[in-house]
Amino acid sequence: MAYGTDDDGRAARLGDQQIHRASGGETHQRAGDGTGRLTTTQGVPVSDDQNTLRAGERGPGLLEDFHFREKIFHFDHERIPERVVHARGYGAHGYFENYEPLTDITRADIFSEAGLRTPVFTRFSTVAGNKGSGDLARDVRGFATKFYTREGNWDLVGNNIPVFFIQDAIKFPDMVHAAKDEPDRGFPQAQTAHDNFWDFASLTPESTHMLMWIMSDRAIPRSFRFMEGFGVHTFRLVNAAGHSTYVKFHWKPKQGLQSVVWNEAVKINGADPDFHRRDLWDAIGSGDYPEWELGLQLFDDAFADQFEFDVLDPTKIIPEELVPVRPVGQLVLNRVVDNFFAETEQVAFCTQNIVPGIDFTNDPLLQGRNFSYLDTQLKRLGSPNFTQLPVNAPKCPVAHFQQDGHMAMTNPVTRANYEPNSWPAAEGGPREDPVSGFRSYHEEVAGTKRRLRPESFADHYSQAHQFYVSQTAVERRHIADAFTFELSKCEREEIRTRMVAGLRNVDEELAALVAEGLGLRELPAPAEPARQPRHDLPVSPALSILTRQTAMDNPGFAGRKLGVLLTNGADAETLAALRAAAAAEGATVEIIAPAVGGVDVSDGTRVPADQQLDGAPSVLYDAVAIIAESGGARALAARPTARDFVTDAVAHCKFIGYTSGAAVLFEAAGLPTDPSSADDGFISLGEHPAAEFVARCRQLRYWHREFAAAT
Ligand code: HDE
Repeated sequence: MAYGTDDDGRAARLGDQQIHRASGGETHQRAGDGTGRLTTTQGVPVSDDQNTLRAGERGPGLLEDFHFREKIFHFDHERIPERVVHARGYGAHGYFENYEPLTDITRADIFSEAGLRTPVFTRFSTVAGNKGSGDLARDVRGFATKFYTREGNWDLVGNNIPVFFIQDAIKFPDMVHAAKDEPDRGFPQAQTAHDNFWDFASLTPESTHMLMWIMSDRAIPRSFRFMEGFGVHTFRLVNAAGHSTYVKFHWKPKQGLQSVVWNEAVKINGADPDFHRRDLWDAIGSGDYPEWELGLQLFDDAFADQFEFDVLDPTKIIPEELVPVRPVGQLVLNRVVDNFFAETEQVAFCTQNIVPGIDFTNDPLLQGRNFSYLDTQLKRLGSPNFTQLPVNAPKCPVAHFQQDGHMAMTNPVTRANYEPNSWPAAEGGPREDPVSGFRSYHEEVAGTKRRLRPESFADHYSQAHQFYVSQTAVERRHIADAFTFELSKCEREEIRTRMVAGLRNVDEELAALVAEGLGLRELPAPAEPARQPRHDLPVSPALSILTRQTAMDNPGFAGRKLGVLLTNGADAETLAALRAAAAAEGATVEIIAPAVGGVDVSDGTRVPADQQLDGAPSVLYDAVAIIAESGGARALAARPTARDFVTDAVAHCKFIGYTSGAAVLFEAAGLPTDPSSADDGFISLGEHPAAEFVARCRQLRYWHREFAAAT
């Protein structure tokens, strides 16, 4: 049977394809000729998009079918190379608002006026996994921001961890090769839990500090919204008089810091591999715009000279307690992309994109990055004109004599395409500006040409120890568990042993816990350190997520998600109270039911579900509540996913609100019928108002449960 409009324009028989065509019209209209008509890329109206042109109804296809050939040709070329690192990512638009003029420190335009708003595009990412990998990989997260300033684009291409694996850019390909999937087998992907990574890491003591961070909960953030960002390197701010101040850049999430636990991360990856991108999309879509404060750690040469580590060494931090982070403005992400490919995929960050008032230092990692990013963008985007793509193009005037090349869209229109030239202004084109043009900081440079790691970079363990002892007991346990998990995936025992030997220089407790977890019969001798580690660096509370959550910047339960599991006959009043309390807190409620059509609650109304139970395990929520009538709970108790819903929420230390009808489900999950009597993380909604339950959720997790289980 043939469908579509035949060549004589006779009315076609209605098939599925035609219905699809009718509903697709609107989408095409946006990009099309304004009439809603489907066209070729040449603008020729298309009569039939369902059938190729053939000689005879059952005959061969014809080469002259330009519409088919163009469509397939374009499809065949849809992909560009994914990023070699940071392939999986998600971006959004927003603005940066400056708090007050910083003209004494920098002449950078974006810091010049109070209240000045600069448009930005931010892309978050994981590092090791391919473009289609899960969001919850244990990994560093990229946090890259392009500021479209009035004096050009500034790219702050940072991570959610303030240090890096290596000290010199020449080691980057080795480090990335070791971390990514093994080349013979092409797996495991998006994880460092394999021999090659730990082989490299255990032979590279400079990576130890970074290993502490990636084995900590920092590497499994609850979402992009709840993580910090760091520029990592020491940069310079330069004022109009040419005076330089060193700076380290920080992003502080106004939503607070939050991570998930590893067992949860593994399950989220299965239940919703897009968990982080969906979270950002949903938050911005609902008007709950995520915000970060930009903070500066500012210091001078005198500080740099007396600081115990080299400020050019990217494996070191400067503790915030030593040099406080000064908040200077805020980033607000308030617009999702119109098109993922055009914006998130094609955005091209380059560390060498700096503007007057900001400058580099000689950090050897930063110097190497300045070469790498431009090179990468040419490979990925295929033309030196990638700067003309809307997401990459500056929003200030651009005038130069670069021309031509693939896809040139904004060639100069003046007669002169060189300079100096003697043509008058209109035909002569732009001129240099020796006064306000970018000038590199006048740094004295001298030295012998050598390949040499400076002696001042030799301490690889002291700050790793400082990081470890700055964590709470729960976090220290998570670090030991993460090392144990990852090293247990290594087939070669000598790699495990070598790593434990390195950890003995970090902390004996940690080394012993990992050795025990790995079942090592005896502790190896400590690795020979290049410099004897110090264990007297003061505890830095700012390094611990949990200390920050409770003491410094507890954000409450705002921006979090409460999953409410309902059964038929569930108490309508309890549900209404819970919704009201969550809304008052700024949290979202998602209704989960045995069927997506919803349930009939006690007042006879139908409550539609947002999620069907099998697709909404409790790992997707920050806290859960079960409002059940006992008959409904009995039916739930027979379903493995309902029992997992409860046991996972318990294992992941979530706060759990419940009505008495849930007793039979608890029993089936191996819990007491009235769990709140033994566990303060359970809150009976019959005995306590919903608002009290939501107030308890402000602590985010009931860690006591995990601690009690471990001891
Ligand atoms: Fe990158 N990095 N990097 N990196 N990096 C890339 O550029 C590189 C490093 C970071 O969302 C690549 O466009 C070298 C540190 C982010 O598009 C590539 C070295 C930090 C992103 C590259 C480093 C980063 C990248 C791959 C060692 C934190 C994603 C695709 C000298 C401060 C940006 C691309 C986005 C991406 C090279 C080390 C952050 C290959 C050579 C340290 C957030 O050019």
